[in-house]
Amino acid sequence: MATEDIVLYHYFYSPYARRIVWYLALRGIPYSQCLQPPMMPRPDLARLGIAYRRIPILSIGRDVYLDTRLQLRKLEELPWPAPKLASSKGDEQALERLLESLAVDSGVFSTAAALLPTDLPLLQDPAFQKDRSDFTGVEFSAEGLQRARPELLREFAGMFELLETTLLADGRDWVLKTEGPGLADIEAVWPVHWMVGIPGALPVKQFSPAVYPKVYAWIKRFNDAVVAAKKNMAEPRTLSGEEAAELITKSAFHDAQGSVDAEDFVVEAQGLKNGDVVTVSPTDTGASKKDAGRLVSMDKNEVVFETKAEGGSVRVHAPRHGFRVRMRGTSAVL
Ligand SMILES: N[C@@H](CCC(=O)N[C@@H](CS)C(=O)NCC(=O)O)C(=O)O
Repeated sequence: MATEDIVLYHYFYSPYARRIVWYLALRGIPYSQCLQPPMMPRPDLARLGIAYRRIPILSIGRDVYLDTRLQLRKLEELPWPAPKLASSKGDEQALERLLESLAVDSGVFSTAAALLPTDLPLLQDPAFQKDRSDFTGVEFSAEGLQRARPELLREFAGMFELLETTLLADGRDWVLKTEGPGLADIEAVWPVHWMVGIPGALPVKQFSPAVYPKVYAWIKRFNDAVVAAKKNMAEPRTLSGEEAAELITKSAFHDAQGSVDAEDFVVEAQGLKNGDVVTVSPTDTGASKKDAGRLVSMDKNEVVFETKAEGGSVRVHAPRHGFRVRMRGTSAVL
């Protein structure tokens, strides 16, 4: 597979994007990047006919994948020479999934986001505040965040404690006692790595390496492993929005076309079939940005729809977990 086949749309300080950047580095998978502004609008994604606003977005060939949970699964399927990062054992896979769910679904990320120091220049920008109010559906308020801070710190300390006293308690290097960092490490490390790297986010006294020595040593080990892995591969090529869209729309599809599962609950309830125009949107954050496209396939793992992009069309994949699919009409014009 050539370097050009994978494009990551992201911005550097996105902790979600790091999950993918780290994964690609640890497996030595070459990719290109298309750097995005930290807030809307994102015309580079509009070129692909995509309204989804969350970062990162990953394309492999002419397939575009939304949400890091689906992106990691797709990357894990790549038969790239470096070993895969997920475990092949059921109980360990369960732990990987539970760690993913802990960070993404159970509020660890949103707690961390609310702990960002409100004097960060970006957080002081009224345009950014308005953008994030639209993203979360909750009015941004620096005073509100300050008031909630003690409870939020208590919540976030729970993540440190869990890691220190259970997963890392026996002094292992990596969560699943692997030779190097695995998927379970990525799933567990990213929220704490993010917060530890932002001065002022966490009070030094209660969150010091003296209080959580194993967690801090593991974060450092993980960071060193990623830095070493990055040295072994070429820097990603940075593409403009035009270049990225051209590359993607001129590529072949990466995934074989699937079908619409007639017994799926949503398919049955809405009478969906291949070719219908559907809207697809996340159910948690960024829900106000709905995509529309022609339904290609839908099964228990993903919904795939085709959007009109500049210079062609692309197939967009969203995971079923955390996404809503609705019929927009059989004859609707895109
Ligand atoms: N569940 C999504 C969440 C992604 C997410 O919330 N990303 C943040 C950036 S770290 C975001 O999109 N923030 C709003 C924005 O950048 O527009 C995923 O796993 O990809």
